[in-house]
Amino acid sequence: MKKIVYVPMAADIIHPGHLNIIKKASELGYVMVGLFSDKAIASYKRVPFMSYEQRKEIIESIKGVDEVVMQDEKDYDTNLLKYKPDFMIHGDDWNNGPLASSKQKAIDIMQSWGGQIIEVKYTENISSSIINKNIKEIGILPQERLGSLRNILNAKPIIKGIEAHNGISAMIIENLNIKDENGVSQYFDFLWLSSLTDSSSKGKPDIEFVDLTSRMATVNDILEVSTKPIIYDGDTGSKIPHFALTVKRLERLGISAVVIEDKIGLKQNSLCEDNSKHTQDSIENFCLKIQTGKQAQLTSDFMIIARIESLILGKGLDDALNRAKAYIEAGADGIMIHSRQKDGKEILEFCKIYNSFPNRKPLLVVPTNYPSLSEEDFKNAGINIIVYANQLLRSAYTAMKETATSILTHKRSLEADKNYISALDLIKLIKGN
Ligand code: SPV
Ligand code: MG
Repeated sequence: MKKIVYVPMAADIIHPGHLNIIKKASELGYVMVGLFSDKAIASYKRVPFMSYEQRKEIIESIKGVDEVVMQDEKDYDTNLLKYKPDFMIHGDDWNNGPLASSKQKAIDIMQSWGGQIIEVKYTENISSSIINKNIKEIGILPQERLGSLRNILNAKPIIKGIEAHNGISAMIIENLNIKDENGVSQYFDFLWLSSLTDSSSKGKPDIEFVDLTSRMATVNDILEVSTKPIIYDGDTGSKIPHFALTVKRLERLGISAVVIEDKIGLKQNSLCEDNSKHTQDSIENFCLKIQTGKQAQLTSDFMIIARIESLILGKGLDDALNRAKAYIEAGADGIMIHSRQKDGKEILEFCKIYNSFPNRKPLLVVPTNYPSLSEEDFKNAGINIIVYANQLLRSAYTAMKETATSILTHKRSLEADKNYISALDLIKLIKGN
């Protein structure tokens, strides 16, 4: 009987490195590829471009592969114990980073039946990370970007995004990827097109005064420098027929989702202390708006997320939950629950009951006013989408004011120079300079 050779791989972007490993494996016996599920990949690096099924189809047709099995976790334990392979082959790229802890466990397990681990030198100058960087430089087409939010949501229990209000803020986020203490990549999954930061960066109030044409100019600047999915803050969605047109416009541009809030008349920002100017929409009218938006959609991927203002307006938990039920029944693809409270307790209360809804949809929160809750807290509460809605513009404001003050104080810029990027680095940052 042929010896079993277990070959774990993500195989999102196939390159000669993969072929090299498979060739080595086939010289040793029966090649069983342990193909990482989307969930397994997303647990330590970016969500794959291709779905599991697509990757499986490709790997199965590569010469030398005898079988493809799913590896549903980052660690190899489950499959190694199940198939008890004689060999396991891995590229030497697992010595550092997020796979290093999984490697040690694999060694211990394989040793328990005398299995052997073989490390193959990773083909230099080629890796999915390098190809990914090149793809980012080429850019992304609208349809691909549009669908990418749903793909990410399917692969991860919780995702996070941050606001971008112009090209350069989006550029910072596009390229930011750090490793946490476990070597797991940390990055923002999507961009939030905040009405507050788009209006504020233009010196305008957040009352739906900055019109759709102007908002789209910001969107276009961001689309040109990023490949991440975008969730658009659609304010109240305006009048129902207007909302239908907005949905089509957003979809054409490749926006993945719109959030509309259940307010009517003059909209004020929800974080304002004075509630007297906000009016909540009726459930019936807002449901009709959601339904009309859903009917206007051109693709099945686009998402309409219904934002509930009951807690902001002091209407209580029951009202918020009733609305969540009604909005989901009207076709909402997700719910945003908003709160101004400093401890986030009412949000967590909402989650407890919301999570028991049989037709529960992804839940989004904007924790501006309860920043002490961590992403782990939100994950435990069942929240699926976190939006850091205004932190970039707020920090830019503080930094700009400090710099201007320093220049006035010292009557020169030398003292402020240590606080910002050099002019040359700024120039180098933007392609085409
Ligand atoms: C925004 O970012 O514009 C929002 C979130 O709508 S909030 O400002 O908290 O209302
Ligand atoms: Mg807003």
